[in-house]
Amino acid sequence: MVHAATARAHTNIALIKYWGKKDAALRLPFTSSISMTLEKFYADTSFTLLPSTQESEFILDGEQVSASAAARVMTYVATLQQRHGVSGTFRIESHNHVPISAGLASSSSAFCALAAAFAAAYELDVDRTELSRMARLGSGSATRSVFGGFAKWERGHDDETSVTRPLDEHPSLDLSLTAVEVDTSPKAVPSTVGMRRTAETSPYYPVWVENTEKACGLMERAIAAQDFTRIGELAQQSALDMHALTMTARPGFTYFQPETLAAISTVEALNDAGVECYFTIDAGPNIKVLSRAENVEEIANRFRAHMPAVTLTTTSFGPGVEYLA
Ligand code: 2P0
Repeated sequence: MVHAATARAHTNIALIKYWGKKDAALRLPFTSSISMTLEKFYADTSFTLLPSTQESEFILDGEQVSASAAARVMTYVATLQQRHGVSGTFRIESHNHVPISAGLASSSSAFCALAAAFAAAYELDVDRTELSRMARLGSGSATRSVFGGFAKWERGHDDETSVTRPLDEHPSLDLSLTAVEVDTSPKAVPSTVGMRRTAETSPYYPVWVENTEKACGLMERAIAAQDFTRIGELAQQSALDMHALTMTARPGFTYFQPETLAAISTVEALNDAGVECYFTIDAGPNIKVLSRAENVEEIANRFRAHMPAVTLTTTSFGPGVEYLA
Protein backbone atom coordinates (compact mmCIF):
# COMPACT_ATOMS: atom_id res chain seq x y z
CA MET A 1 0.00 0.00 0.00
CA VAL A 2 1.45 3.36 -1.06
CA HIS A 3 -0.62 5.40 1.43
CA ALA A 4 0.23 8.78 -0.11
CA ALA A 5 0.60 10.38 -3.53
CA THR A 6 1.00 13.85 -5.01
CA ALA A 7 -0.29 14.91 -8.41
CA ARG A 8 -0.05 18.09 -10.49
CA ALA A 9 -2.86 19.10 -12.83
CA HIS A 10 -3.00 22.19 -14.99
CA THR A 11 -6.09 24.30 -15.55
CA ASN A 12 -7.74 24.27 -18.94
CA ILE A 13 -9.74 26.86 -20.82
CA ALA A 14 -12.71 25.70 -22.87
CA LEU A 15 -12.53 26.79 -26.50
CA ILE A 16 -15.91 25.16 -27.15
CA LYS A 17 -17.80 25.67 -23.89
CA TYR A 18 -19.57 23.26 -21.58
CA TRP A 19 -22.70 24.93 -20.19
CA GLY A 20 -25.29 22.60 -18.70
CA LYS A 21 -25.76 19.12 -17.26
CA LYS A 22 -28.40 16.59 -18.13
CA ASP A 23 -27.45 14.59 -15.02
CA ALA A 24 -26.24 16.76 -12.12
CA ALA A 25 -25.15 13.89 -9.84
CA LEU A 26 -22.98 12.25 -12.50
CA ARG A 27 -22.06 15.58 -14.12
CA LEU A 28 -23.10 14.37 -17.54
CA PRO A 29 -23.14 17.37 -19.88
CA PHE A 30 -25.66 18.18 -22.59
CA THR A 31 -22.81 18.87 -25.01
CA SER A 32 -19.26 17.86 -25.71
CA SER A 33 -16.59 20.53 -25.16
CA ILE A 34 -13.03 21.17 -26.33
CA SER A 35 -10.24 22.77 -24.33
CA MET A 36 -6.67 23.95 -24.24
CA THR A 37 -4.65 22.96 -21.16
CA LEU A 38 -2.57 25.87 -19.85
CA GLU A 39 1.07 25.75 -18.83
CA LYS A 40 1.28 28.47 -16.18
CA PHE A 41 -1.66 27.59 -13.94
CA TYR A 42 -1.83 24.35 -11.94
CA ALA A 43 -2.64 22.68 -8.62
CA ASP A 44 -0.38 20.33 -6.65
CA THR A 45 -2.41 18.00 -4.46
CA SER A 46 -1.34 15.30 -1.99
CA PHE A 47 -3.66 12.60 -0.75
CA THR A 48 -2.47 10.75 2.38
CA LEU A 49 -4.28 7.92 4.13
CA LEU A 50 -4.43 8.44 7.90
CA PRO A 51 -4.66 6.03 10.85
CA SER A 52 -8.33 5.44 11.71
CA THR A 53 -7.94 7.42 14.95
CA GLN A 54 -7.38 10.63 12.95
CA GLU A 55 -10.10 12.64 11.27
CA SER A 56 -10.03 13.58 7.62
CA GLU A 57 -8.79 17.07 6.84
CA PHE A 58 -8.34 19.40 3.89
CA ILE A 59 -5.51 21.92 3.85
CA LEU A 60 -5.54 24.49 1.06
CA ASP A 61 -2.49 26.69 0.53
CA GLY A 62 -1.33 25.97 4.07
CA GLU A 63 -4.64 26.73 5.79
CA GLN A 64 -7.02 24.20 7.28
CA VAL A 65 -10.33 24.48 5.40
CA SER A 66 -13.44 24.59 7.62
CA ALA A 67 -15.83 21.63 7.55
CA SER A 68 -18.52 23.60 5.72
CA ALA A 69 -16.15 24.97 3.08
CA ALA A 70 -14.60 21.50 2.60
CA ALA A 71 -17.99 19.78 2.23
CA ARG A 72 -17.90 19.57 -1.58
CA VAL A 73 -14.42 18.02 -1.56
CA MET A 74 -15.23 15.59 1.27
CA THR A 75 -18.44 14.47 -0.44
CA TYR A 76 -16.49 13.97 -3.65
CA VAL A 77 -13.87 11.77 -1.96
CA ALA A 78 -16.64 9.75 -0.27
CA THR A 79 -18.18 9.19 -3.72
CA LEU A 80 -14.84 8.00 -5.14
CA GLN A 81 -14.26 5.72 -2.13
CA GLN A 82 -17.66 4.15 -2.56
CA ARG A 83 -17.23 3.63 -6.30
CA HIS A 84 -13.81 2.04 -5.89
CA GLY A 85 -14.61 -0.01 -2.77
CA VAL A 86 -12.00 1.65 -0.56
CA SER A 87 -12.30 3.48 2.77
CA GLY A 88 -10.39 5.29 5.49
CA THR A 89 -9.67 8.79 6.73
CA PHE A 90 -7.26 10.99 4.82
CA ARG A 91 -5.50 14.31 4.54
CA ILE A 92 -5.72 16.37 1.37
CA GLU A 93 -3.10 19.06 1.01
CA SER A 94 -3.38 21.29 -2.01
CA HIS A 95 -1.34 24.19 -3.34
CA ASN A 96 -2.99 26.29 -5.95
CA HIS A 97 -0.75 27.92 -8.53
CA VAL A 98 -3.58 29.74 -10.23
CA PRO A 99 -3.12 33.42 -9.48
CA ILE A 100 -6.42 34.98 -8.50
CA SER A 101 -5.32 37.84 -10.72
CA ALA A 102 -5.43 35.62 -13.79
CA GLY A 103 -9.19 35.38 -13.44
CA LEU A 104 -9.06 31.69 -14.30
CA ALA A 105 -11.27 29.12 -12.64
CA SER A 106 -9.24 26.72 -10.51
CA SER A 107 -11.76 23.90 -10.17
CA SER A 108 -10.50 22.14 -13.31
CA SER A 109 -6.96 21.72 -11.97
CA ALA A 110 -8.08 21.18 -8.35
CA PHE A 111 -10.42 18.25 -8.95
CA CYS A 112 -8.21 16.66 -11.58
CA ALA A 113 -5.16 16.69 -9.27
CA LEU A 114 -7.27 15.33 -6.40
CA ALA A 115 -8.67 12.47 -8.51
CA ALA A 116 -5.16 11.50 -9.64
CA ALA A 117 -3.67 11.66 -6.12
CA PHE A 118 -6.59 9.63 -4.76
CA ALA A 119 -6.13 6.92 -7.41
CA ALA A 120 -2.40 6.59 -6.72
CA ALA A 121 -2.71 6.65 -2.93
CA TYR A 122 -5.11 3.70 -3.10
CA GLU A 123 -3.06 2.05 -5.86
CA LEU A 124 -6.10 1.83 -8.10
CA ASP A 125 -5.46 0.35 -11.49
CA VAL A 126 -6.93 3.18 -13.58
CA ASP A 127 -5.92 4.44 -17.01
CA ARG A 128 -6.26 8.07 -18.08
CA THR A 129 -9.72 7.52 -19.52
CA GLU A 130 -10.90 6.21 -16.17
CA LEU A 131 -9.14 9.12 -14.48
CA SER A 132 -11.06 11.55 -16.69
CA ARG A 133 -14.28 9.87 -15.54
CA MET A 134 -13.24 10.23 -11.89
CA ALA A 135 -12.27 13.90 -12.33
CA ARG A 136 -15.59 14.64 -14.06
CA LEU A 137 -17.47 13.65 -10.91
CA GLY A 138 -15.69 16.45 -9.00
CA SER A 139 -16.14 19.23 -11.55
CA GLY A 140 -17.10 18.98 -15.19
CA SER A 141 -14.18 21.00 -16.53
CA ALA A 142 -11.71 18.89 -14.46
CA THR A 143 -12.18 15.93 -16.79
CA ARG A 144 -10.37 17.82 -19.57
CA SER A 145 -7.28 18.58 -17.42
CA VAL A 146 -6.22 14.92 -17.49
CA PHE A 147 -4.68 15.58 -20.91
CA GLY A 148 -2.30 18.25 -22.17
CA GLY A 149 -2.62 20.36 -25.30
CA PHE A 150 -6.04 20.10 -26.89
CA ALA A 151 -8.62 17.74 -25.35
CA LYS A 152 -12.23 16.85 -26.02
CA TRP A 153 -14.76 15.88 -23.39
CA GLU A 154 -17.19 13.61 -25.23
CA ARG A 155 -20.61 14.19 -23.77
CA GLY A 156 -21.44 10.46 -24.08
CA HIS A 157 -24.71 9.18 -22.74
CA ASP A 158 -23.81 7.69 -19.36
CA ASP A 159 -21.04 7.49 -16.79
CA GLU A 160 -19.10 5.00 -18.89
CA THR A 161 -19.11 7.02 -22.10
CA SER A 162 -18.77 10.62 -20.82
CA VAL A 163 -14.97 10.84 -20.82
CA THR A 164 -12.19 12.98 -22.20
CA ARG A 165 -9.80 12.00 -24.97
CA PRO A 166 -6.71 13.85 -26.17
CA LEU A 167 -6.94 15.59 -29.56
CA ASP A 168 -3.31 16.71 -29.70
CA GLU A 169 -1.26 16.55 -26.51
CA HIS A 170 1.81 18.31 -27.93
CA PRO A 171 0.56 20.85 -30.47
CA SER A 172 3.19 22.58 -32.55
CA LEU A 173 0.66 25.32 -33.25
CA ASP A 174 1.77 28.83 -32.36
CA LEU A 175 -1.01 29.77 -29.93
CA SER A 176 -0.68 32.03 -26.89
CA LEU A 177 -3.31 32.92 -24.35
CA THR A 178 -3.24 36.24 -22.53
CA ALA A 179 -5.53 36.36 -19.49
CA VAL A 180 -6.87 39.89 -19.03
CA GLU A 181 -8.20 40.40 -15.52
CA VAL A 182 -10.66 43.28 -15.35
CA ASP A 183 -12.44 42.44 -12.08
CA THR A 184 -11.72 39.99 -9.24
CA SER A 185 -14.90 40.35 -7.18
CA PRO A 186 -16.73 37.07 -6.51
CA LYS A 187 -19.16 35.85 -9.15
CA ALA A 188 -22.77 36.84 -8.56
CA VAL A 189 -23.91 33.53 -10.07
CA PRO A 190 -21.64 30.51 -9.50
CA SER A 191 -21.17 28.54 -12.73
CA THR A 192 -22.89 25.39 -11.40
CA VAL A 193 -25.97 27.50 -10.57
CA GLY A 194 -25.79 29.58 -13.74
CA MET A 195 -25.58 26.62 -16.08
CA ARG A 196 -28.44 24.85 -14.32
CA ARG A 197 -30.71 27.88 -14.57
CA THR A 198 -29.82 28.37 -18.22
CA ALA A 199 -30.42 24.73 -19.20
CA GLU A 200 -33.71 24.56 -17.30
CA THR A 201 -35.25 27.83 -18.43
CA SER A 202 -33.78 29.26 -21.64
CA PRO A 203 -36.06 28.71 -24.64
CA TYR A 204 -32.91 28.81 -26.77
CA TYR A 205 -31.16 25.98 -24.92
CA PRO A 206 -31.91 23.29 -27.55
CA VAL A 207 -30.34 25.55 -30.19
CA TRP A 208 -27.23 25.90 -28.02
CA VAL A 209 -26.93 22.11 -27.75
CA GLU A 210 -27.28 21.61 -31.48
CA ASN A 211 -24.83 24.41 -32.36
CA THR A 212 -22.25 23.32 -29.80
CA GLU A 213 -22.14 19.75 -31.11
CA LYS A 214 -21.58 21.14 -34.61
CA ALA A 215 -18.94 23.55 -33.32
CA CYS A 216 -17.07 20.65 -31.69
CA GLY A 217 -16.84 18.89 -35.05
CA LEU A 218 -15.59 22.05 -36.74
CA MET A 219 -13.08 22.72 -33.96
CA GLU A 220 -11.70 19.19 -34.18
CA ARG A 221 -11.07 19.74 -37.88
CA ALA A 222 -9.48 23.15 -37.26
CA ILE A 223 -7.16 21.63 -34.64
CA ALA A 224 -6.21 18.76 -36.96
CA ALA A 225 -5.43 21.36 -39.66
CA GLN A 226 -3.56 23.56 -37.13
CA ASP A 227 -5.65 26.45 -38.42
CA PHE A 228 -5.10 29.33 -35.97
CA THR A 229 -7.71 31.58 -37.59
CA ARG A 230 -10.46 28.96 -37.56
CA ILE A 231 -9.67 27.91 -33.99
CA GLY A 232 -9.86 31.54 -32.86
CA GLU A 233 -13.11 32.23 -34.74
CA LEU A 234 -14.82 29.13 -33.37
CA ALA A 235 -13.63 29.74 -29.81
CA GLN A 236 -14.83 33.34 -29.84
CA GLN A 237 -18.22 32.36 -31.26
CA SER A 238 -18.71 29.64 -28.62
CA ALA A 239 -18.00 32.16 -25.85
CA LEU A 240 -20.41 34.69 -27.38
CA ASP A 241 -23.08 32.01 -27.77
CA MET A 242 -22.71 30.97 -24.12
CA HIS A 243 -22.90 34.52 -22.81
CA ALA A 244 -25.84 35.37 -25.05
CA LEU A 245 -27.57 32.27 -23.70
CA THR A 246 -27.29 33.33 -20.04
CA MET A 247 -29.27 36.47 -20.86
CA THR A 248 -32.12 34.30 -22.16
CA ALA A 249 -32.47 32.28 -18.93
CA ARG A 250 -35.49 33.06 -16.77
CA PRO A 251 -34.49 35.27 -15.03
CA GLY A 252 -31.73 36.27 -17.40
CA PHE A 253 -28.28 37.21 -16.15
CA THR A 254 -24.86 38.14 -17.45
CA TYR A 255 -21.26 37.72 -16.31
CA PHE A 256 -20.23 40.76 -18.34
CA GLN A 257 -19.14 43.97 -16.63
CA PRO A 258 -18.61 47.27 -18.44
CA GLU A 259 -14.88 46.47 -18.52
CA THR A 260 -15.65 43.19 -20.32
CA LEU A 261 -17.12 45.15 -23.21
CA ALA A 262 -14.20 47.57 -23.12
CA ALA A 263 -11.84 44.58 -23.37
CA ILE A 264 -13.81 43.15 -26.31
CA SER A 265 -13.53 46.56 -28.02
CA THR A 266 -9.79 46.47 -27.44
CA VAL A 267 -9.59 43.08 -29.18
CA GLU A 268 -11.60 44.55 -32.07
CA ALA A 269 -9.28 47.56 -32.24
CA LEU A 270 -6.27 45.25 -32.36
CA ASN A 271 -7.80 43.32 -35.27
CA ASP A 272 -8.57 46.61 -37.04
CA ALA A 273 -4.90 47.48 -36.63
CA GLY A 274 -3.90 44.20 -38.27
CA VAL A 275 -3.13 42.17 -35.11
CA GLU A 276 -5.12 38.97 -35.50
CA CYS A 277 -6.52 37.87 -32.13
CA TYR A 278 -9.67 36.42 -30.63
CA PHE A 279 -11.25 36.35 -27.20
CA THR A 280 -12.91 33.79 -24.99
CA ILE A 281 -14.73 34.42 -21.70
CA ASP A 282 -15.63 31.99 -18.91
CA ALA A 283 -18.25 32.37 -16.18
CA GLY A 284 -16.92 35.76 -15.10
CA PRO A 285 -16.09 39.21 -16.46
CA ASN A 286 -12.46 38.55 -17.43
CA ILE A 287 -11.37 37.85 -20.97
CA LYS A 288 -8.64 35.66 -22.43
CA VAL A 289 -7.06 36.68 -25.71
CA LEU A 290 -5.87 34.04 -28.18
CA SER A 291 -3.04 35.14 -30.45
CA ARG A 292 0.22 34.16 -32.08
CA ALA A 293 3.28 34.53 -29.83
CA GLU A 294 4.74 37.35 -31.97
CA ASN A 295 1.72 39.54 -31.18
CA VAL A 296 1.62 39.10 -27.41
CA GLU A 297 3.68 42.22 -26.68
CA GLU A 298 1.60 44.45 -28.90
CA ILE A 299 -1.62 43.07 -27.37
CA ALA A 300 -0.29 43.74 -23.87
CA ASN A 301 0.75 47.27 -24.81
CA ARG A 302 -2.68 48.00 -26.28
CA PHE A 303 -4.43 46.79 -23.13
CA ARG A 304 -2.10 48.77 -20.89
CA ALA A 305 -2.85 51.90 -22.93
CA HIS A 306 -6.63 51.41 -23.16
CA MET A 307 -7.28 49.79 -19.79
CA PRO A 308 -4.44 50.63 -17.38
CA ALA A 309 -6.08 48.87 -14.40
CA VAL A 310 -6.04 45.37 -15.89
CA THR A 311 -3.61 42.59 -14.94
CA LEU A 312 -2.15 40.51 -17.79
CA THR A 313 -0.75 36.98 -17.72
CA THR A 314 0.39 35.18 -20.87
CA THR A 315 0.78 31.43 -21.25
CA SER A 316 0.50 28.61 -23.78
CA PHE A 317 -0.07 24.84 -23.87
CA GLY A 318 0.45 22.85 -20.70
CA PRO A 319 0.86 19.11 -20.05
CA GLY A 320 -1.65 16.60 -18.73
CA VAL A 321 -1.82 15.42 -15.15
CA GLU A 322 1.44 14.07 -13.73
CA TYR A 323 2.71 12.57 -10.48
CA LEU A 324 5.24 14.40 -8.34
CA ALA A 325 5.56 11.70 -5.67
C1 2P0 B 1 -16.10 25.24 -19.39
N1 2P0 B 1 -17.10 26.50 -17.51
O1 2P0 B 1 -16.34 24.51 -20.36
C2 2P0 B 1 -17.24 26.11 -18.88
C3 2P0 B 1 -17.31 27.38 -19.65
C4 2P0 B 1 -17.21 27.91 -17.33
C5 2P0 B 1 -17.58 28.46 -18.65
O2 2P0 B 1 -16.90 24.42 -16.80
O3 2P0 B 1 -20.66 22.49 -12.07
O4 2P0 B 1 -16.57 24.32 -12.43
O5 2P0 B 1 -18.35 21.85 -11.31
O6 2P0 B 1 -19.29 20.93 -13.45
O7 2P0 B 1 -16.63 22.84 -14.48
C6 2P0 B 1 -17.05 25.99 -15.10
O8 2P0 B 1 -17.82 25.10 -14.42
O9 2P0 B 1 -18.76 23.35 -13.25
C7 2P0 B 1 -17.02 25.59 -16.52
P1 2P0 B 1 -19.29 22.08 -12.50
P2 2P0 B 1 -17.32 23.82 -13.62
O10 2P0 B 1 -14.97 25.31 -18.87
